[in-house]
Amino acid sequence: MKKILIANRGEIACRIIRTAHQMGLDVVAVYSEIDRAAPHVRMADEAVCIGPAPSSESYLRADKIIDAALQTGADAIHPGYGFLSEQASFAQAVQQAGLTFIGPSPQAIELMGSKLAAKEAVAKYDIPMVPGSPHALTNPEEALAVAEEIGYPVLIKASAGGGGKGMRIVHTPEALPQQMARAISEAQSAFGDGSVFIEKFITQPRHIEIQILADRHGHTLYLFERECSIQRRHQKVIEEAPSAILTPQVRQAMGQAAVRVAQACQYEGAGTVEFLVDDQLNFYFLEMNTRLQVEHPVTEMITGIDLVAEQIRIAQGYPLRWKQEDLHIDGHSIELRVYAEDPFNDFLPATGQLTRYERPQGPGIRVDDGYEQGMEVPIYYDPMLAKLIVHAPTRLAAIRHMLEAIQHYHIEGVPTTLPFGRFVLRHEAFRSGQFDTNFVAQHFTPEALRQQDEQFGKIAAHVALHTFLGQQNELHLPRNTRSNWWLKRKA
Ligand code: MV4
Repeated sequence: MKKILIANRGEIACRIIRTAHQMGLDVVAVYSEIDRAAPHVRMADEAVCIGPAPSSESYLRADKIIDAALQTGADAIHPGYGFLSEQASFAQAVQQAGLTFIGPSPQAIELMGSKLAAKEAVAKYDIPMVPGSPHALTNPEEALAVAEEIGYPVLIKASAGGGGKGMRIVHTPEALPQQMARAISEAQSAFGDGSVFIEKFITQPRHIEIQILADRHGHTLYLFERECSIQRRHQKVIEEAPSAILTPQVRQAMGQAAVRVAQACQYEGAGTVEFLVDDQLNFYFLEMNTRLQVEHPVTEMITGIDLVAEQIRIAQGYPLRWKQEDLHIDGHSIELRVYAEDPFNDFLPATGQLTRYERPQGPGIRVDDGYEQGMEVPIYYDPMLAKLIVHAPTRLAAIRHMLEAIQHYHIEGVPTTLPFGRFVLRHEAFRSGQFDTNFVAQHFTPEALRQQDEQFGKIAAHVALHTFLGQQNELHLPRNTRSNWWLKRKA
């Protein structure tokens, strides 16, 4: 493998290019017409235009991307996240073109793409799962019977969904038949697959996921957990590693369960196994994401392992370089996703020019982005501008470090979620570690954000005054001994 094509754009394309270059690989970028001057294009050694701005005409065009790889003599394709990264048919087409897909097999992608098939496949491997229907439900009678057995509230999920898409909470048997009919028709039109199933609804769960790496030689490692409970409408906002609540015992049990999930589908590459965790620290397998995740940097920070480098090495056929006992958690890392959205206006996505864009920098601060000052934020793609990542010895130090970094991140021209991130990091529920997936819905309003800003402004003023007065006493500023040179000069 000498040359790889990155089938993506933005921060993740830049992040992958950086590692590929460090490994001595040449890089081909692909870009849409609107991205011709984008950072990922300039960072690459070669770049191929694959179509107009809409992703359906560019970054989602498997045929054009594979053509670009063949034209430029690339040996492999890295899909990044989003776009084509979890389409089994793309992985398959890449292989059929004689190229290496940097990721798992089409079969593993396909299997995990179906939540029901995934649950069925891992059932034999002693993986804890939320009580529910083991197969697709079509008639309301069966659904009522299952719900009766597991108890309300229940959650209807689309098998082809994932990431919270197509979920419905049902509190009573009366509501179940109609909700089910809606869920089926919604799933049919959204995914082309009307299969739905039922699970007991865990009301205040935490969303904790395990990073795994698996090589082609049958070895699988877990790289500990990421806590992803701070999300807004299924869009993650803050992720951290490790989780504030896991004990070493539960961490190991979850890690080993995640490894068994990976083994159940003969997984290869980097992957993430999602769990729900309740307040008793019971954990339940939800789904497996067969791609590099947005939040992978927090795992890199606490393990010191470059996940993209490992993806590439695995695709090159190398065995993993570590045994499980070699891996340890070093300190604490937090990631804040910075979106071009207005937290004061229902997170309305914004476009426009970045008239000022200055990153924070220093030890323990990492910014993964694909923007520069002066660039336009286009309407066509994800509104995420950047990921601000910090690493410090402890969780509290990491929170402080993040607040400091936010203070030194200057973005003008579009509103961003930086103030929202600061709100969360200052909030007692977050700082104490006592939160669940309902944090944002429970605690955030624009009014609460304004109030917190005002309160912290007052505290800052008090602290400044106190410090000033204290220092005045300590320093014993000489009051009557000052030089009177100017009087002398006058005289
Ligand atoms: C659940 C759940 C509670 N009970 N399943 C959301 C993402 C997808 N991977 C599965 N998700 C959930 N599945 C059961 N049985 C809670 C979530 C969930 C969630 C649900 C509603 C609102 C916000 C949420 C945030 C994270 C997880």
